[in-house]
Amino acid sequence: VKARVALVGATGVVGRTALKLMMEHADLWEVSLFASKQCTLDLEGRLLNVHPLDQADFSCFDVCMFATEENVSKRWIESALHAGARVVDSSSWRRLDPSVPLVVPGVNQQILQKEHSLCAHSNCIVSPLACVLAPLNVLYGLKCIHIATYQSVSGAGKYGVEACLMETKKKLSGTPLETSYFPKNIGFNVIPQIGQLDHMGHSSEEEKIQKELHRILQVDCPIFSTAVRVPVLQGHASAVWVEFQRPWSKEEVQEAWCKAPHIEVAREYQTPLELQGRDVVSVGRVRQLTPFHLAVWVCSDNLLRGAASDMVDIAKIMVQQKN
Ligand code: 2RA
Repeated sequence: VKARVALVGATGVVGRTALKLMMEHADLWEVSLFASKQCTLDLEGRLLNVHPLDQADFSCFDVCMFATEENVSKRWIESALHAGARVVDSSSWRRLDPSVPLVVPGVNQQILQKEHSLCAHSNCIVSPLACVLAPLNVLYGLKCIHIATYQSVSGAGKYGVEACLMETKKKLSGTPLETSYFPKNIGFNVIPQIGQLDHMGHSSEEEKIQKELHRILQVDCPIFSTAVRVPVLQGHASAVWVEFQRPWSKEEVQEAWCKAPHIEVAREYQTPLELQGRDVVSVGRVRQLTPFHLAVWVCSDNLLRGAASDMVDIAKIMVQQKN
């Protein structure tokens, strides 16, 4: 029998992407859609009914997928768990809670046991980095990592995309810009702040990069990052510098990446536009800086890895565990 699955946040950018992926596996599940308000969702010409979340009866579902922000997850997930559903949460709400597995499919999905009612997946900049760094850690031991990110506006959801398009149009037509959805104007700009800045000056995104990577990779080496929002609609990239405990070889690394899930080794490099809609993590511009230091360019579609793909992969595991 098909699993009964609820997709909450179905009208958001991640929710819609997850729904498309789920439709490719229609034999696995019956999907019901929820959002803050009742509406109709036009998914490539198919009109789908979206129910209001406050009328959801979670006891009807085996698995509930929350493609939602932290405040919505926090408000509703407890009810879904009490009703007996298993939950995949896309938000950062309980990613660092030791009782909740933080799963990156292809890296550590074995930690998700049948007994876990709630499972978190990582941030959309973290998941691809974990895919790239995990094989390197096995080979040489990670000693120190520096990361500069280039994150698209869809990472901030549909309002982020709308703000970028609107500001770009206004700038082109010479219309004055008002304050932005982002901390500064994003059209034709870059912003070195994603999330709130703490008393030390670190952004919440930078803190997530460090803490989630430590947890997923089970390492405690220094991880330094600067997370930057760029006026790209879809696709996140990172420039990464890694220091190893042991000397490394390019051939060995390429071979390990070729065998690793999701990774595609580019001949030179790929960019966000080329990766849009492709469920891979691209590594390129691999450089041997010293026998102990590697530099690499990492790029992926942020609506897939670290978002819809991770959610759907985890939901599939939950459905398999049920059967
Ligand atoms: C962002 N990684 O890009 C974060 C959350 N999706 O804003």
